[in-house]
Amino acid sequence: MDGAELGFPLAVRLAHAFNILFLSLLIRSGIEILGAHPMLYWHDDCRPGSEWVRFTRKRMPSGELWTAEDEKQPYSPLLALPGRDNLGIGRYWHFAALAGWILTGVAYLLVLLLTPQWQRLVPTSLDIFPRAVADAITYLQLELPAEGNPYNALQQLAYFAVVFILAPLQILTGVAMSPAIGGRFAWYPRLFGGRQSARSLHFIGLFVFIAFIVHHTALVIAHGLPESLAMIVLGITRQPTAAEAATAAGIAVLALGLIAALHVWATHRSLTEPRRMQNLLQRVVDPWQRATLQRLVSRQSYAPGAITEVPRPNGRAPRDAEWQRLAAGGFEGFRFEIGGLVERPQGLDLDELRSMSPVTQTTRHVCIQGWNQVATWTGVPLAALLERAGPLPEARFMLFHTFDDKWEEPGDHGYFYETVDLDLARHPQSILAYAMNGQPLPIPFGAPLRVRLESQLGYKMAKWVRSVELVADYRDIGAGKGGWRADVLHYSPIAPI
Ligand SMILES: Nc1nc2c(c(=O)[nH]1)N[C@H]1C(S)=C(S)[C@@H](COP(=O)(O)O)O[C@H]1N2
Ligand SMILES: [Mo]
Repeated sequence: MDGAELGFPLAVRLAHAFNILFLSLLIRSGIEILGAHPMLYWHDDCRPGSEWVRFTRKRMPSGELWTAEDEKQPYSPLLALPGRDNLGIGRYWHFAALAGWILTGVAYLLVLLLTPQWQRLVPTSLDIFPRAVADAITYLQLELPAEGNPYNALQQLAYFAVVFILAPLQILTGVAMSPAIGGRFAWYPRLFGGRQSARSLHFIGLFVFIAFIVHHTALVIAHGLPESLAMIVLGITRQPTAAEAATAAGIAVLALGLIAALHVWATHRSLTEPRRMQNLLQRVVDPWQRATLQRLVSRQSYAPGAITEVPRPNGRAPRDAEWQRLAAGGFEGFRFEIGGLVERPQGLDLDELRSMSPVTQTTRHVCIQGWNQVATWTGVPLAALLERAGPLPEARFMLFHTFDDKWEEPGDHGYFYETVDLDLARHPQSILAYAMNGQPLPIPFGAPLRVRLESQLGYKMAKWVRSVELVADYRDIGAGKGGWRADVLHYSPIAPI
């Protein structure tokens, strides 16, 4: 090869170490997220039974009512971060590690592109392909190809593909799962064949990463562990002395030990003190989501043909006595109240709500677990309700109280509630819906009233709504995290991805 010896400069070695750290966190938290809906689909209606692969033995009972929550598969903490069905904390780890991984990747690419180091990954002549084939044949004969500068042709192609194809694809397919992106740019997930195809590709990418790591580690060992460690730890490309090999091995064991210790700490702390972990990770993750995705305004309009035939409900209908009585009477006499920090408190029955200018929207519902579905919703814009009641200047959130006593949940965490900040409430597709697919809201989907926020994950959209209260802050409500699922399951108060 022409030019100077590329070797293994410090920046490349450091990037490699940080990559091991963040990628391992991403993979384990990614497995946690998969367990929240351990089925993958190639099409967007997620019809139960139509998945192409499942990572659970669970089967839903036919005939009985089940909800998407029942489909979750807890994985072992040895595999998943943190394991045991902790989607909220798993997602926080995933997004926190993502930030570190992207910073590492950007730093690595800068070093590559601003120095001759780009030549280590980017092939400069087409003869890379025949050379790679020759290398592959050599490997298949269980021999080692000649060293390259610094990689042989097959290594170079593999690393190029990981850095310039696999890693970007993971980011692009990950973004395609965001309801805020899909709501604002409906064309974007379609680039991948739809949101579920993007999700399938994302998890295939995860398994390709695992396969690459296993294979890469095996080949590093085959190439001679002491020499390989001397290169990637100390940057020594000649035959290392015994002392150098020992130093390299020592540093490698120390670094891998630190990473393993961090995994153990992260897993253990997440399982035993999830609230503290939530508070910690939230500081890393929420601000940049708030500054970017959370600002996107949904403009969805799916064709009627896209409506999902068998929609999944999440959460079981309330056992609250008042709701049961109202439901038995077709919600006759129900009044939806708007109170709290408003100038004109309101009490509106369903006919009064129906007489306000309605909005109808055919949109995609995205559950945090991973599935999605399309339905048509009709209701009153939250903005119109706000205008009617007149928020006081200090009002910052709409706090939706529901009839949902969460009887199905172990432990007493009080009634389901959600807060929606006034910016999001004023988006045109933020509505209080009383109809689904042209019919009065069915019981499993939130009768008599439910919230729709089309740039957010499903858990923000309270069903079985009783009333709304305008508040200045949510820190003194429930456990203070902004909603029932944020309080109990450690989800985020904002849900744009
Ligand atoms: N009151 C109440 N509202 C709720 C829930 C709940 O458990 N209780 N689940 C949320 C979650 S996690 C989702 S995904 C959606 C499900 O909406 P769907 O039943 O229309 O599919 O409702 C949201 N609203
Ligand atoms: Mo959900």
